[in-house]
Amino acid sequence: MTTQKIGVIGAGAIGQLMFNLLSSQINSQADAKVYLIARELSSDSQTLQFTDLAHSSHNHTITLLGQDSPEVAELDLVIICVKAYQVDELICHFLPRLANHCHIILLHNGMGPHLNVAKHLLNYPKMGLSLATTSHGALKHAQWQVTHTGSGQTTVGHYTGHQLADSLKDSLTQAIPKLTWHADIITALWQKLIINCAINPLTAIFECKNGQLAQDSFAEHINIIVAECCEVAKADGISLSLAASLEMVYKVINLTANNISSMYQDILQLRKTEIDYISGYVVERAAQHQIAVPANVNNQQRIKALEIYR
Ligand code: KPL
Repeated sequence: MTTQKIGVIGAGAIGQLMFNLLSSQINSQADAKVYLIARELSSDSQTLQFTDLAHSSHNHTITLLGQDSPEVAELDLVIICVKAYQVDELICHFLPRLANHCHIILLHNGMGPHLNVAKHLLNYPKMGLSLATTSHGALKHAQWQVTHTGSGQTTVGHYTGHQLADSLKDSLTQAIPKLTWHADIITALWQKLIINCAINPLTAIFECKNGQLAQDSFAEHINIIVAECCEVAKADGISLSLAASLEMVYKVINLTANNISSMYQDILQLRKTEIDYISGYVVERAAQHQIAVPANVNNQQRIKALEIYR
């Protein structure tokens, strides 16, 4: 049996969560191996501390691969877990270093980077690209200390090029709780995008937890944002009803009531946000279709202003 080699690229909270879930399942199998690939250029030994949903802590020492490690050329699958705005530069670095049959999964908030990655892949005809979204919660306390804070769902689906091998699909399904395969991943990503367009900017602008958006004072604002998103999605060939989308947004607001959204966290920690790939993606697609989306434009501008002045 051939050994499956999987690399998780990105050592943020979600990257380390995915690596821990996969390695606890996969590295116990003789026929598979999973690696964590971080920004460092050379390989390095590192002890990771992972706290699971049952609050048990596990320490394991691994060899972290650097971005130029020779092992990168042997990977069958890479799962890219970096911020949306980092994807393009990272892909340009990795594509010439990966095996010519390697499959790529992009896992980040927002939409947009897949369009450029698909263009790059035209030069790599044996590769394939899948896209994913997850609602698992993870918190990074220190560089190598991550807690799995909330059980969520992960959706993955094929986008372009060669299909992911069934054996690798099986490994992911076994290792990542509540992972489902979606034949129409772009619709699934739009559904998540609408949730992020409604929740993320508002929590950062009004400095509140997700749950506060359930207050009546936000209802009209949320309605307009979601209606604009549905109109643009429709022009892009994705049919999502306003009522069902609003229902989904309020479900997530209630399920994550105590969360500080990723965008509000980015603003609080003086980091760049993913606004250009959340509201910004809707604004960009709207411009293509000549649709006015003033609420999403306003959210993008207000978050940009917060990024600059904090
Ligand atoms: O994905 C999220 C985020 O914070 O980025 C939500 C769903 C809004 C949960 O906080």
